[in-house]
Amino acid sequence: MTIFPKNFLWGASTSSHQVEGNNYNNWSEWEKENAEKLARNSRNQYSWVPAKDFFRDQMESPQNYISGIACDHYNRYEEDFDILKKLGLNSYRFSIEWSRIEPEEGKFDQKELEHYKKVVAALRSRGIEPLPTLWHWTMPIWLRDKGGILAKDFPVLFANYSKIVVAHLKNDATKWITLNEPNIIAALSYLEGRWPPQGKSVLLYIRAIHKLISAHKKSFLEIKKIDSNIQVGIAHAMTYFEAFDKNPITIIHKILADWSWNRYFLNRISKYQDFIGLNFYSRNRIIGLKRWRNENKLTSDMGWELYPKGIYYVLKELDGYKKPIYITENGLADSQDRNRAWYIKEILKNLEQAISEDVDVRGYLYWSLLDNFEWADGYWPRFGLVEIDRKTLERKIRPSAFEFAELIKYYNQKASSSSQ
Ligand code: IFM
Repeated sequence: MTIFPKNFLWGASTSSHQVEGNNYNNWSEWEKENAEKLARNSRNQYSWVPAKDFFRDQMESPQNYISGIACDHYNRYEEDFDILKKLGLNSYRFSIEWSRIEPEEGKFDQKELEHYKKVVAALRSRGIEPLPTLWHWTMPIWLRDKGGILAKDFPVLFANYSKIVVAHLKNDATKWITLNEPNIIAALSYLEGRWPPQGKSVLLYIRAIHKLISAHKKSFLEIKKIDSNIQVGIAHAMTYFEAFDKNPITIIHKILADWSWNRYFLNRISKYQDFIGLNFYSRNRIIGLKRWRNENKLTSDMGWELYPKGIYYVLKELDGYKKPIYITENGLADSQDRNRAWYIKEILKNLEQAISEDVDVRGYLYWSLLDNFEWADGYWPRFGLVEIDRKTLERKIRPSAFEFAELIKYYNQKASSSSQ
């Protein structure tokens, strides 16, 4: 009988800019400059999204695109951690906001370092394991002005920031994620032109990827100097690319997509990681030179196909790295909470199957704990296990979150009865 391993991490994830509120960084500034434009372009931007009519008002409102107070998680984290505990979750992934810690180059704010120490202590006091991420995409304004990821000394600056943060929290957190989804931030910011600084060039994308590889390696080495027992990895976005015919062009396309998107970054840092964080959301179909996301089958509110089997295939691909794997993100935007419970259940079945075939999966963290600020899409996509009332910020646990809690109980009972 397959079971989730003992000490399996059951959790939920967030990131600083998406939930904390009142950040001052490259994104908060970009949002203010671009909210009107994003609202104006929304009809075009979301023309292919199945639920577009339902969300029309929000999509067309500039306010949707401004993070502002977000979920005020910066002040309400205790309340949010009580929810984690109530749901029986034993881990929480969150990110440290670089712009709070180093508001001026080389000047580190002790008060903010202390804030995150309190956050981690609040988790520990509830028996919840913290999984901090050092960089989930936002940066201080001074760094943006130096060129952001492409700044000459970005890797050194990131390693130095990592050193300060990890040294401060080293007794409280034993697993650290350096970068969140380097491939996504590089692609959307430097290739597709959707995110700040809206670059559109293959060369810039490749440069950004290599800067991020170097930043991760340097950060890894600094962390190991502090304590070689600390476990370090990245949270890596992977897609299941499926070849839909046997045409050689389709096959070559799939091989190149797997290599460039799913494996390139991991290959380059393979000697600099203790575990792999997997962020999985969807499948990408390939026919010839074309790629697309869905056939309008079952999708999330954002139009991403819900294809739980994909996580199994991606895990089998990751197995080759022979490292422990944590699912650091998986979830869906589902404002009516219609498909969330089903999706989580199916995903867990696929994790079970992978584990039964000896893939070393050690945790599953749903994205997201709260309805968060979804970057250039703003607030209309609702990923949360917990619904946030945008006017009052009141928290309401969604029915699917209780179903997730029941599944965790079920799997934990299964694990303890088989170990007796
Ligand atoms: O909200 C994002 C998160 O910041 C990174 N991974 C994907 C999520 C959903 O789009």
